[in-house]
Amino acid sequence: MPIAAHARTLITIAPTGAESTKADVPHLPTTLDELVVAAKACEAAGAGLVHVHIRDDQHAPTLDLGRLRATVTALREETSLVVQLSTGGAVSDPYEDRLAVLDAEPDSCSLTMGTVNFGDGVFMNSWPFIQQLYPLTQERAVVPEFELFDLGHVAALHRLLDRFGLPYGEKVHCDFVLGVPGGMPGDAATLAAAVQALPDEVTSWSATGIGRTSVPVALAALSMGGHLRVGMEDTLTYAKGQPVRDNAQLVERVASIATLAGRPPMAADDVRELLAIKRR
Ligand code: KMH
Ligand code: ZN
Repeated sequence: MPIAAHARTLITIAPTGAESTKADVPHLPTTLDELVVAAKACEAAGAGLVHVHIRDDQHAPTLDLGRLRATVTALREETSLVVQLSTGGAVSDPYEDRLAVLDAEPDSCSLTMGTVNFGDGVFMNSWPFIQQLYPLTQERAVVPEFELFDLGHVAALHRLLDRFGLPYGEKVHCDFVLGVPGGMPGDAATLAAAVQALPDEVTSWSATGIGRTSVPVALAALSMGGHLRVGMEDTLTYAKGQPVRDNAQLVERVASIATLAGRPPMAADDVRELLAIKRR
């Protein structure tokens, strides 16, 4: 079903992720200071929302609640970005720790709509887990971003909204993640099919393409009125043989493509309105 194109483009930055190691990617923002520096640079380049995974002192992925709280506070103090915590974490994180992420009181959280093969691992999102996490987001007034890695996840979103109603704020925002080995491929035909299958309740959607599918997916999303996500969580190579300089470089690239497409980047305050983020 068609969704009205917004006049501006929400650019989400996913700066860190849980998969790359600091040893392999030394410029990955893994400390709180590095994350804040990256977030500020990305905001200046046009990002409006930051999708956050954090690391411990050894740079390993963690869902430590104290660190999550400190991260939310620091990002709120230093930027205007909408702060979205990942409830996906790393493939090894248990469900109970992923549910506890909401205790850090973010503006938004990711909520993946089904299990998916994820490279050599499995990213577990059982229906019982989704049925626990979603009502918790409603109770805590945290706006979920429904992550869709596969067409079956779109079907699960229909089922969830039918059963539990609208999220806090009554806006329904989805993010398609294409190109994960095991999920939907990162091409325009797949994205078009997935967009067509969205529930009528959806008010906005973005898309990200993993690895080399980043730019093709961004172009396809823009042409369909969608928003964009980029970042070193998803893409570490800027062009063939050229590593990504930093997260801001990825934001700058899609900000200029979006501007060329007539839909320049959306400021964080407008993102708050688009997603009906609670003022905290
Ligand atoms: N790290 C992946 C296993 C999310 O943030 O919600 C899950 C992920 C999705 O990145
Ligand atoms: Zn993530």
